Amino acid sequence: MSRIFSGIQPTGNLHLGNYLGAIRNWVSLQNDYECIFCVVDLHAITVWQDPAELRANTREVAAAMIASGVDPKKNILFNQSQNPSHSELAWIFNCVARLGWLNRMTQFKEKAGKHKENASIGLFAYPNLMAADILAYRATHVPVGEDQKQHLELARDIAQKFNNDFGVDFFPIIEPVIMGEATRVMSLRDGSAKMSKSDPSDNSRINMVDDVDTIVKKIRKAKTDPEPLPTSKEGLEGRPEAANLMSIFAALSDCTVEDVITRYGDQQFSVFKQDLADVAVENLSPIQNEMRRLVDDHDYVDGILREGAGRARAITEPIIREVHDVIGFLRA
Ligand code: AQP
Repeated sequence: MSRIFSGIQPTGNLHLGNYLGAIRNWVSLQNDYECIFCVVDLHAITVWQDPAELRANTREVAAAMIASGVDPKKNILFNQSQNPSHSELAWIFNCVARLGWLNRMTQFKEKAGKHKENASIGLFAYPNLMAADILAYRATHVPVGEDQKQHLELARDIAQKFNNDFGVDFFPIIEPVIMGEATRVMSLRDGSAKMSKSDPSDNSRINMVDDVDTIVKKIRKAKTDPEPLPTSKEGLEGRPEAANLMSIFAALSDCTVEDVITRYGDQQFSVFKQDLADVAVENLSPIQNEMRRLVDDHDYVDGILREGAGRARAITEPIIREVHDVIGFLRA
């Protein structure tokens, strides 16, 4: 069975995009792959995190995964910092990857923005840690969205360079797992921007912890245009907000955008938004109820993460020992 590694950052404001674009897909992957799901707290600290919030957000992400149906017995579920192999291999990869390769990473430029000189070295070297996350397990498959493709290419380059430099065939060549039509959920305030944890406007996203009234209110307030809903897919051209809301409806109802167009074409947004809110609440409520129960049960969630980390270390420690031998580190 092929081994998959996938991660999510505990940076707060976990939202519908994280659920539809990542967590929900993981639930289906667990039947076909040996899955390692990680709350990537080492990635989170590439930008400042308040320690108490980091702890709470780590538990929230773990709770969201379990509540959504990720089975922590069948899969490995843990937080990254509890397995030191990630940091250790990332350092080795810092010495394998070339500065020029990282300089080409567009996400660093986007995230560092105008304040490049003030960004942490960690944010710059983030893709090396991502390569280590995958290769510490010699995982062969990674489910990636469009935005992570460049980082995955870099992980492949690092694996190849390590193998070439040392004349070994040690790290596998990672393959992306294409998840069918990817759901890219856009901001409720701007259909051309991704729904994101770091958007300063809370109305731009549906948070996994939002209550029913808040979900209904945010969908009612979501930006639209004055036209009725289109009657064909071509009619969505140039209407990013309509396209986004219809695609969210399709994802939540497990149907296609065409089906949504057939049902709502030519209708007003007010009717559609009411139904969208109902579908969102119907989908999210059971997960949210379970999440609320779990986040209060620190012992249970921490126990799952601890146990998962132990299983994760059992896989990576022998691999890291082999890496040491390949490099020439002396083992007493
Ligand atoms: N809007 C989205 N639509 C679909 N999928 C999304 N993901 C994130 N936003 C959307 C997916 O969620 C997973 C977690 O990614 P992450 O924790 O590394 O965060 P991110 O990709 O940087 O995006 P966020 O959650 O919005 O955070 P910020 O604001 O920091 O950029 C990934 O699989 C991602 O594709």
